[in-house]
Amino acid sequence: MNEKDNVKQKQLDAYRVKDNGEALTTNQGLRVEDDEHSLKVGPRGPTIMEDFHFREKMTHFDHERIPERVVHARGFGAHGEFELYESLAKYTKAKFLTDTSLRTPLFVRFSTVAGSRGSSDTVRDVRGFAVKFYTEEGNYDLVGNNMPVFFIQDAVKFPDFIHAVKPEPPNEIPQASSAHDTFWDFVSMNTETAHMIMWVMSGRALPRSFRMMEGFGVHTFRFVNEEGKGHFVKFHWKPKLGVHSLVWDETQKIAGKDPDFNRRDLWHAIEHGDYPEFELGIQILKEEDEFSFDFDILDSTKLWPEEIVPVQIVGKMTLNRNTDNFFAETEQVAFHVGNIVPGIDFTNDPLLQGRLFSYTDTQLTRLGGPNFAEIPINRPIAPVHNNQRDGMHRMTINPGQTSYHKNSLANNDPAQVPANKGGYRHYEEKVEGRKIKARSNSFDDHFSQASMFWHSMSPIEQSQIVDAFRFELGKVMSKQVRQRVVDVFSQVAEGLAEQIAVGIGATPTKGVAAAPAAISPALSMMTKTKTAATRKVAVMLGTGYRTAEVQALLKALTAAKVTADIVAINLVPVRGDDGTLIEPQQSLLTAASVLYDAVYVSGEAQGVDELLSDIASAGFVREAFQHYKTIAATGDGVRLLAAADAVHDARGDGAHPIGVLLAGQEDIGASFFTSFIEAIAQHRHWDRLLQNR
Ligand code: HDD
Repeated sequence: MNEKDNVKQKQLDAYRVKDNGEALTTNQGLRVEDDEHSLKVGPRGPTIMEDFHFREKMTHFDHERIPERVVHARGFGAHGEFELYESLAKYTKAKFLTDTSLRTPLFVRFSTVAGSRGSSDTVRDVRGFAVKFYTEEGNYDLVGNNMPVFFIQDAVKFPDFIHAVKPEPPNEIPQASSAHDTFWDFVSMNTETAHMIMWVMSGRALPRSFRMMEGFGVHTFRFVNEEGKGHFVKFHWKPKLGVHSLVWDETQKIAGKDPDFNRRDLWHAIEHGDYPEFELGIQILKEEDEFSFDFDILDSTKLWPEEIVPVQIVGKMTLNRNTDNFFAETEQVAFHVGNIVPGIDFTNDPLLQGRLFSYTDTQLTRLGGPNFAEIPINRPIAPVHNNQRDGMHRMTINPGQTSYHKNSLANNDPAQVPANKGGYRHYEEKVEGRKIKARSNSFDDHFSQASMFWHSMSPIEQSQIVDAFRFELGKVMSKQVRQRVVDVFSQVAEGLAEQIAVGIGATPTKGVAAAPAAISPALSMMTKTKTAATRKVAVMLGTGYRTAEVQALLKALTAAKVTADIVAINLVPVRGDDGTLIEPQQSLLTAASVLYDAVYVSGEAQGVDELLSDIASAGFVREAFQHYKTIAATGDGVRLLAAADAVHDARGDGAHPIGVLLAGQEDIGASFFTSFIEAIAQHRHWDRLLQNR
């Protein structure tokens, strides 16, 4: 990174205070002699109010929490940079999208929506995908989600929708879950939610990693070029590692075993130098094509099928630095869909228009006043000069007599900037009409794209969607709500509604399903990139393991950028066949199968007996099998797989189940390791699901 690229980092560095052999002081800089005892009358006596050090320390502590975000309260951030592959000057004059020599610093925050700040990472939910670009022309925020559509069409319904999905008012239950009556009541009464619900019932709502999910700006935005010509644009983020999901049963277990699963994954990837990469894609539409679709491009419950409007890949975001301090950076970052730069503008999407109000408004409570843009993580790298003054926590000291425009006393400083010199000018869209509380008829079709989503899924994804509906509605107490949901989704696909109905004791509704808009293969996760890179393997072994095998395995895994934990019966170093000691990272007590992508059992008689002596070992392998993961065993390791019921397939024809690899003594070598790594790259062996049905 050259000096120019480092501007944001340098700005943040100016605020970093590292304790390095420094004296402990009060906030007034007074050195503190004793931080262990409060000031008392004698060692057992009452504490004295005079103890200013005690009072200051306690007062600060008492006020260390700020209100959590009203939505997206739980999140995790990282720093990175954006590089542009080719100039987009044809469409936009935004400098960071036209100058390929720039490396634009940025900050990303991924989040869940419904849960509180301390809730688990792996709940079924939409993930927020918010990016703040610190451009030379000011901050540009792309505040998106990992799904390309939204629940509602008009922002005025956002409070209602959020009230319905959040825990119910009488008892604040359930935490971070949509599986309850008010949410599904809302869905059944507001059918514009149908398309988004299909996404939320799919694996997209259970990401394996923040690094393995797509991002979408959702709304139709506008690009404006130097000549003032506009184009409609939709934004996409495409992860280099592909798009992959967890299994529902697994997500629930991870929620207990490691509620920080997704944030830990991101933190570790960046610490290890496996920098997550996402390519920026754009879909472009000419203004004259605004009405050439069977949906309204201003309707946020609709996507533009990639097969009809291709996604052009134009640049790349790399996340390469973890935060120094979660609170100062991730908690205090304030995104706003209205933070925009010349060359990018809004459309009349009624959801977007309402968001333009909400994001600044919410920070006033959350960050305590109007000066939150001065917090280091929010400061632009572009200079800030205006006549705003005062307010809670004002940091800037503005000298001078004037704080108004126009003025003569300071020569009209700061001065307005003409559009041709970089001053922001709103797109001069012609609008006319009557003031009216209504929605366009072109927003009325709530089902064709929901149907397209369903029909674009693989059979495995369809079966997961059905199971998700059955789980969620199975938690709904009101039978009337359950039935209404079945009635609504029978308008998406009859087969879908029938299958849901069977699972929840409702009556299937017949003959009203919408025709799918089209089929869009891009919607299926099965069509995405597959790689073993950055996956995590549990290598189970016991005393007498073959040192040469394990060393060669670890070397092959490292070469494929796969990480491995040695899992043994306890944390005592384990002796191999040549006497080499290996130190386990986890024991059967501390490790959980759900935290790994694959399992390798290194088999030698004594070692396998040792593992089998703890009943947890078979459970570990069985769970990996049930979650469709790659499992390999060498030599005697097959006995552990047998104990876990992982070696016989459902057909009973003697063939190994899909994704289970076995090697006798003589087969252990480079090609076995290669097959193992190729199997890990498949992510999961979903066909096992169909095999077992
Ligand atoms: Fe929102 C936060 C994404 C509709 C009102 N929203 C928030 C965040 C993301 C999104 C990623 C978290 C930002 C962070 O990490 O700090 N929101 C979306 C998307 C939407 C959307 C993709 C639809 C396309 N949001 C939406 C509407 C409204 C809001 C319609 C209200 C009119 N959103 C908010 C908010 C939040 C927020 C209340 C809470 C915390 C914050 O803004 O900073 O203003």
